[in-house]
Amino acid sequence: MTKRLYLSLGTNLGNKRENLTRAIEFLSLAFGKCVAASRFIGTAPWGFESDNSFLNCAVAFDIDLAPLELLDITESIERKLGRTQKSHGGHYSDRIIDIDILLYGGSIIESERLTIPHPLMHKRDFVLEPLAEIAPDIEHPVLHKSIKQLMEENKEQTLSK
Ligand code: PH2
Ligand code: MG
Ligand code: MG
Repeated sequence: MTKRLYLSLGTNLGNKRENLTRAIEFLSLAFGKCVAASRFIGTAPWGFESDNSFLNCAVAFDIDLAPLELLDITESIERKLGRTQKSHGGHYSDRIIDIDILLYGGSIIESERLTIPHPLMHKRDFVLEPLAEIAPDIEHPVLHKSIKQLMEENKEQTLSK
């Protein structure tokens, strides 16, 4: 059954515009036509310190693959674009490209390699802002709130900290 896949793309090294563009090209070769793409949005590093600011975007594809097949494909595209190391236990580092699976239809998946919805998506402005451009009204299958609502709540939380 076809489901809509939402991905978050991020880069803070090299030619960031080109990195995102090439990632979308590779994703389209694997998954078919990109059905929605946000603007590329400049963001400050979240959760770690770096001199290199990010460029982030969100994209959507309609596909019919098993979740772990998706992950194999997104990880192989990361490697093709020159990603060498993955973050471990929240220790983030600068990267050429990061492709994160946010939502896959209404799927809820918790396995060793993959959690869907992405466990931190509702806390990250750099994910919610671009995602709200292409899918403001879809409902988070665990939190049962719209992306727009999650974005507003997360902004308020950040302000009150
Ligand atoms: N990705 C992270 C950690 N921090 N910050 C921004 N602004 N953009 C990202 O894509 C990003 C981040 C972990 O993958
Ligand atoms: Mg990430
Ligand atoms: Mg990642």
